[in-house]
Amino acid sequence: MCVQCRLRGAAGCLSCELGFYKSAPGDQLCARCPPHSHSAAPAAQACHCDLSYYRAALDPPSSACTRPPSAPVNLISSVNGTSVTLEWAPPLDPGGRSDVTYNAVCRRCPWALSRCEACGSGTRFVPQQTSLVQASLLVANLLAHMNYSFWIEAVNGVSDLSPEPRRAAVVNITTNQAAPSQVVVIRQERAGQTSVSLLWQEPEQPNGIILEYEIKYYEKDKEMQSYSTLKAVTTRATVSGLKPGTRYVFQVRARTSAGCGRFSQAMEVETGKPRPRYDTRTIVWICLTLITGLVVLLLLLICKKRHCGYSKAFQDSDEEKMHYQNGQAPPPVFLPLHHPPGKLPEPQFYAEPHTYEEPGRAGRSFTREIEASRIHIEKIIGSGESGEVCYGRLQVPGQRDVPVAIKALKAGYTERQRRDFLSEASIMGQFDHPNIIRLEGVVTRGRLAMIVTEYMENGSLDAFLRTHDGQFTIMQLVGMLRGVGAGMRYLSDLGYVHRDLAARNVLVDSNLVCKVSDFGLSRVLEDDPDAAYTTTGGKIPIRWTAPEAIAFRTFSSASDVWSFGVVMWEVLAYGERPYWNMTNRDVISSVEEGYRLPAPMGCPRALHQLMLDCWHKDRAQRPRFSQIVSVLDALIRSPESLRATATVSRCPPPAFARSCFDLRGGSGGGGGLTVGDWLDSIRMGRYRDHFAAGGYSSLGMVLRMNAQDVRALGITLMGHQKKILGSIQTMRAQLTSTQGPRRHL
Ligand code: ACK
Repeated sequence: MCVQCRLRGAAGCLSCELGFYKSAPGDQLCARCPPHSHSAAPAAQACHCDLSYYRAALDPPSSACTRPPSAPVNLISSVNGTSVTLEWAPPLDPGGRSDVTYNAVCRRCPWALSRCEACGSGTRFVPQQTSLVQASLLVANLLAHMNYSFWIEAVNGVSDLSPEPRRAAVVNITTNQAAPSQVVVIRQERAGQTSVSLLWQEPEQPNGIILEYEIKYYEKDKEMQSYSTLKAVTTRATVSGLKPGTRYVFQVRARTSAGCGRFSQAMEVETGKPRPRYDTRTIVWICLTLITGLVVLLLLLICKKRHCGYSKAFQDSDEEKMHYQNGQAPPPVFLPLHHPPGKLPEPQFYAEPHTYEEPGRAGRSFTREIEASRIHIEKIIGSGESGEVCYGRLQVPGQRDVPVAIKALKAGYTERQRRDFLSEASIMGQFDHPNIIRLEGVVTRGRLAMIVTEYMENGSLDAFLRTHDGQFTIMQLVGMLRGVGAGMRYLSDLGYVHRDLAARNVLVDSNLVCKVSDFGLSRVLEDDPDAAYTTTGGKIPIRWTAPEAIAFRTFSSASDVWSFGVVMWEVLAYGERPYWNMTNRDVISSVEEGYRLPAPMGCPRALHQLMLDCWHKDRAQRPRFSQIVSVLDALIRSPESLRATATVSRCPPPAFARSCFDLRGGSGGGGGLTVGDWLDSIRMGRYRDHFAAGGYSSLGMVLRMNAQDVRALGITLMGHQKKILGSIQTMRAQLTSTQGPRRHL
């Protein structure tokens, strides 16, 4: 039989024409060549792929020829310390195939080298580096303060057949500062009856200069009851004062100015058993030997005119070593953190004492230098541009440890940054008021730059209120504001202008006492994420700043009063963002035109009036802090004055009403606003498809979503999840405000 027959009959066999093929004998007709293929001659058994098109090994001859995909699109990165999350959208041209997967190529580009190099085996890719099916990836274990370049290639079943380079989307990032990685190798060097010597390796990723190591140890199974810590500046230490014949657990971690790394795996060591008891004959023999030895020694010493005591010869060898280590150069290898005062000489931890330059004359006399060894950092509680904030304990001789917050300047600072950073301490050190954060001291020796303050259990006021939305009585809220007002009255009496008073810069302790914080030269300029550059130069937290200070940089106690009014609004609105999602430009122009923030839900009229007074256009007409405190005191004394609530409106001025969702209209909620409009308004439009795929077709449905629902849509970036959930919450609040006032307990 003629396999290429188009027709069989009297004329015999007619071969398939050009553009047709027949792959196997049979009665079927010749088939047209599939897309992107052709037959080079009549009677073709298969069609060849056009130039730049291919057929994968398992593709049947009847399938279209395909080509490699184009590059993925919309690659976005989100850096978190030394990890980065990458997300992208599929290529616009999948090459005619549905088997597109992605590979990640990681290259790091050290500042010192003019070229990039492969990232190395330590880098972790989650879920994997190649053959990714989903369009996102987490890359972890990167080096801190390093430039990286990530290439995301799209490949399909024919990519390997093409000689063309693969198409990739590229993103360049710089990692941030991070705590050191875990100490992984820890060894026992020696174990005596009462001491254990340890040796370990520097963590693989120090991510900065290692300031010290912390050795935590405890009797096995007794960690909960008590544990002790030692500090070491090298990678070995001897732990003394242990019980003989006891099993101990040891863990080591490194600390840099970025904070502490994770503790190493636990290592168990048993101290030596007590010496066995000797029989009488042995004891007599030992005594005789000792007496003979002593007599000889005495004679020798008398001959040498006795210039040192010999009792040390009977001391525990470890104790002697410890004494030596703490008394001689080079600097001590380790230091017990909780040793009783007076037992050991006060250690000089860092060899080069360094005095920092003060920004004014006042400086040094208002700050107290704290030995780094007296601070025991336990965890990182926050971070800013200039470094991390840690929770720790400060050892005070003869007293119980004091919980403290430690602000550490990040590694790689310039001399100016260090001076500005420490200026906060020299300013704070001059204040002494129950509503101003108290300075415990500074650590400035060597390369260290830390500010140690009292610890405020409930953190910053804005975050605290957001997590306790609606949970306080009006009286409690007014009490908090009274504290902030009293702190500000004290500062203004001293002639100090804060310039960045905002709920985020007020800290709350366990008794709900609010204290003003964040002083110093660098804070407004660098650290405040809400500060924006203005045309008059410098960075200003627009939403909190009086118009004259924005326009002419005329900061004064009266401009602090304006900011206090905004803090009042933040407190009554439980941490809501002032002016919602209006842009800074819109805030400036609407305030200029006379718009003022409306009363938050359930806000007493008297409090909103006080806010409006603080926002008087003419700064001379604004109340002084002393008057503000008096008004708040009067309100606290007569609670009935707080009963009348102001008229509620949660909307920005009409010109910017786009950001105020009218949720009353329409059965689905949202009054005609689509899910897409809403996502666009919060700059999350990239997730339109996610919401559509999840079946969320109206804002009414979106309003019922919770965190789990948002994650289920495949939105992996934490920041984006938060943004979306925050906006949903705001919309719900707007809806509630149109239905009735917030209930204060
Ligand atoms: O809201 P938070 O927990 O409170 O997160 C921020 C973070 O550090 C960065 O500023 C917290 N923080 C700052 N100073 C202190 C302090 N003295 N006591 C407790 N937390 C503090 C703040």
